[in-house]
Amino acid sequence: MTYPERFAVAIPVLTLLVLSWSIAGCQPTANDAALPIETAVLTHAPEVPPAIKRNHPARVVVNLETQELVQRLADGVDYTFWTFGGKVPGEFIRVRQGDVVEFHLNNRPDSRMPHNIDLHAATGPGGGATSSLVIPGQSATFAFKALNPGLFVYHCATAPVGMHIANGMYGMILVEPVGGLPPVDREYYLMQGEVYTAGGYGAPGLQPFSWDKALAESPDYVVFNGAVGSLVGDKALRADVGETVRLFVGNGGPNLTSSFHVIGEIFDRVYSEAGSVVSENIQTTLIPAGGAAIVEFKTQVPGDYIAVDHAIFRAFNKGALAILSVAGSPDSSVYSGRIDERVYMPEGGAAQSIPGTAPEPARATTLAERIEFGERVFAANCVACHQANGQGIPGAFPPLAGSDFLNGDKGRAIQVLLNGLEGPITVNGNTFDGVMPALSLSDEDIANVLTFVYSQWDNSGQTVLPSEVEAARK
Ligand code: HEC
Ligand SMILES: [Cu+2]
Repeated sequence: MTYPERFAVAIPVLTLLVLSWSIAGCQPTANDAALPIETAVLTHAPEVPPAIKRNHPARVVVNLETQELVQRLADGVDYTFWTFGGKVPGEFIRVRQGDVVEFHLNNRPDSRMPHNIDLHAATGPGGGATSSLVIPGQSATFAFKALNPGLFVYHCATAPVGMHIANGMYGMILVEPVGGLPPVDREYYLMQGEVYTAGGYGAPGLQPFSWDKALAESPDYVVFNGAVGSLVGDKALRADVGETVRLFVGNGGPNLTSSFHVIGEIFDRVYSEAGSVVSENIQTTLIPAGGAAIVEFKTQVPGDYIAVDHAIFRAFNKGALAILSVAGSPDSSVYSGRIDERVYMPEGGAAQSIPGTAPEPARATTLAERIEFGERVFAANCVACHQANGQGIPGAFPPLAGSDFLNGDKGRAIQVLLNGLEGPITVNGNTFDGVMPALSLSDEDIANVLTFVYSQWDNSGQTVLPSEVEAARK
């Protein structure tokens, strides 16, 4: 074909393409293969992916990895977080209304737990949760069309849901309206969440999750971006005087509603509940658990502005405090006098480790103590799979309550705790073929948790001593 001939073919083909596009009214379906494909840029908080410049929909490929890892919760305090993308909150996703999101959820092989994802931006059963359950080392793909614009929370919805969220499995996806959000100078990503630890605020060391405190909705920590002090000092958010700042603020919960406020600023605009209604001149905005808000304000005078949950004990005593540091020249017509940071830096604003209070690992001396300590080990390590009353989940996790497998052979139970267990087993006549991970517990913890489990739910009441676990380990 000569050049003009090729042209003659290309033009009608193009016209057809454009025609079919406009006939479809730019309304691609979740399995529309004709859309241009792009890979989503994901960012860790407080960064936000760049604004979308496209004026047409695309098929946006999102690759998100679930990862469980120990991270700093406060100075001297660590916690085993379950994450979307290796940090809390999960990576920020940015798409455009009308995009088809092709979602790949990948659970790392070194995970212990199955996970899934419920995106509040997705319309469909479970917001994707029913299509995305992945065991360690598995990947699942599903697609949804971003029908409604807004800022949406996503979270893990694997049982027990509250525990997966409390452990850090939440993040946000922004669906920009057609035409985009008005341009601003700075955009940041902030997300509040509670952490329920066995020890109180500041108790040092690796802290296990407290099922009881989560049930009572009484957290030891309320934090922005996964840790006390995650956005202070040299990690403070920055802006210059005269700039417009947009904060994408989410609340992972799992339980508390946030009264979001920036000390020394008035929100010029708030997209309340991150929807399409814009309110102006707001001091404090409510952000429900599993909800979000977009707040915007222009900075006028330099200084440190402190973002808090204005349920104020949470800010100054539990960690819900972040700093926006604004640089530039003072303007005495707006504010006379210098802002003294110390006025706003209360005790407990950044967690202090309490020196010399590290508890000795508990050693049970009586049967009652062994059962009491074992209950804590159970709440921190076993509840997620075997459930609060040891009833298990049919087809997935065998029961410990009244289990013939457990009660029939103490030595075998000790081996399960030491080495994990996989391959088909029969418990009370039902077959299970899952994987129980080796949990690297101490001899004391294994003795305690098994003694606790044997003491509960019509089990045999046997005792397990650390010396028996030690012998079995050899
Ligand atoms: C990540 C999920 C998970 C966690 C956490 C977990 N288990 Fe398991 N457990 C399983 C699975 C799955 C099986 C069945 C394995 C198989 O099919 O071979 C199992 C089997 C068992 C069994 C033998 C079967 C039965 O029902 O009697 C015992 C006993 C047991 N687990 C105790 C515990 C204790 C105690 C803890 C906490 C210290 C714990 N497990 C933590 C998943 C888990
Ligand atoms: Cu999860």
